[in-house]
Amino acid sequence: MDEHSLLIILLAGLCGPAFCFYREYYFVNTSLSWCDALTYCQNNYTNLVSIQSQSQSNQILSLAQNTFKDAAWVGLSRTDSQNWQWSDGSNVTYTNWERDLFCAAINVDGTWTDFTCSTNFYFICYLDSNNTHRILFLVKQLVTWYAAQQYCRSQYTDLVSIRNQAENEVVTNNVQGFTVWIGFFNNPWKWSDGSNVTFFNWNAQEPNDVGGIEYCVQQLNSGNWNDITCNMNTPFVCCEVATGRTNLSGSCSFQSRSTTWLEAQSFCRKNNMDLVTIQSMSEIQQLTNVVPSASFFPVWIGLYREGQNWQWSNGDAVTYYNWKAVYYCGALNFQGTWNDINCSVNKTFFCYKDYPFPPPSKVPQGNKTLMFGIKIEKQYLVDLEVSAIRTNILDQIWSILAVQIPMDTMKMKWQESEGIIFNEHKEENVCNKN
Ligand code: MAN
Ligand code: CA
Repeated sequence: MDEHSLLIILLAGLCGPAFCFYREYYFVNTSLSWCDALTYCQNNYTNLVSIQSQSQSNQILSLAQNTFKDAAWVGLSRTDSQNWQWSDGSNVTYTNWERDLFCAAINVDGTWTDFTCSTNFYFICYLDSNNTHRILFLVKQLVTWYAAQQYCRSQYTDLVSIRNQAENEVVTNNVQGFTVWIGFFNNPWKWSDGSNVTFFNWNAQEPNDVGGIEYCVQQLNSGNWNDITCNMNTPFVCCEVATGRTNLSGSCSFQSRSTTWLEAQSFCRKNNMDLVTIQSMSEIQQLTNVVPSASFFPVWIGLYREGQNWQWSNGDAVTYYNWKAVYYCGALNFQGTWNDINCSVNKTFFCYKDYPFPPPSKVPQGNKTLMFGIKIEKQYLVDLEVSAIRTNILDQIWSILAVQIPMDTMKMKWQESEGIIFNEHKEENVCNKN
């Protein structure tokens, strides 16, 4: 095999309480299927690469030095639940898909295709009169998935869900020659206070994830929502986290100071509140009343995006799919974006290997960055959001490193990707199924 390895410029590692590893990346210039590539990496190195940031992605690509002109496998695969995951068990937090934020539509032949949710299609609503018999309605208005959801909920019960092949046939018989939205969507949205996200009030063509970095949400003067980068500075509204709330005005307070979304969240939390959660059109109006003047908009609300979660709009269990193309594995395009591709196609690929901590001879000289990851087992479950705990972990890593390397010219800090430092670790992939 023809392999290029990245010398120590990019180091990541796993430091346990008493041990550290560093991570080295490799480009394997031989084309294999995704599963064979995974086996190859696991036998010769540690795993296919997982990518947590844009800068890491750039460094991995620089390894291949224009060797490939299309795409090379990385450790991404799609599970039965339709969600993407890394083969080494790390969560997908950073993403760079060519297309993102998918919602599902059904085609005339009954197969499903996922599209960007801001695409305009006709849609199918259902009315559930006695919880057993559903009446379907094809609505011939060209709208985004979120607008279709809102319409179905206001006029009928919800967007249609499909629980088995028989229902898929019934829905197919109602599409009248069009590709139409159904209620299946990837819902990565979360409320800061942990409430379920079932209601949306997006502005036209939102959420559009401009530049692939819009992870937080603002309410505009119109009452509509826009996804936007979390580093924007705007005013915000904190509310008491109480169940059974009926009116926002009693329990919410407007903060005119412009801050980032995370600063706004920690301000609210320090005051025993959280960023505002909005569950209905009436609460949209109530929030507008809490803000003293139109000139303060846009304001942060507690909505943000994290991970992925394919689900039915009406909450039905996911029991059946009929995707047209099942592109189950993820590849890194040479331009840096990601692509979903049939796992059996042969592609070159990137592996990584974790080594015991580098001997001083391998430690980079000059102005270089070493990236470490730490893996914390359940027995060390502590609130990693607390900055004193993070500082304490850094201190511990520092003292482990200081034994091996002269640390006098070095600085250490946490690397955040959209405010996230720690991920949960799980393992399962398309190759070890059945
Ligand atoms: C700007 C940003 C985006 C928004 C568009 C709407 O680019 O605020 O978040 O979607 O404007 O045109
Ligand atoms: Ca936007």
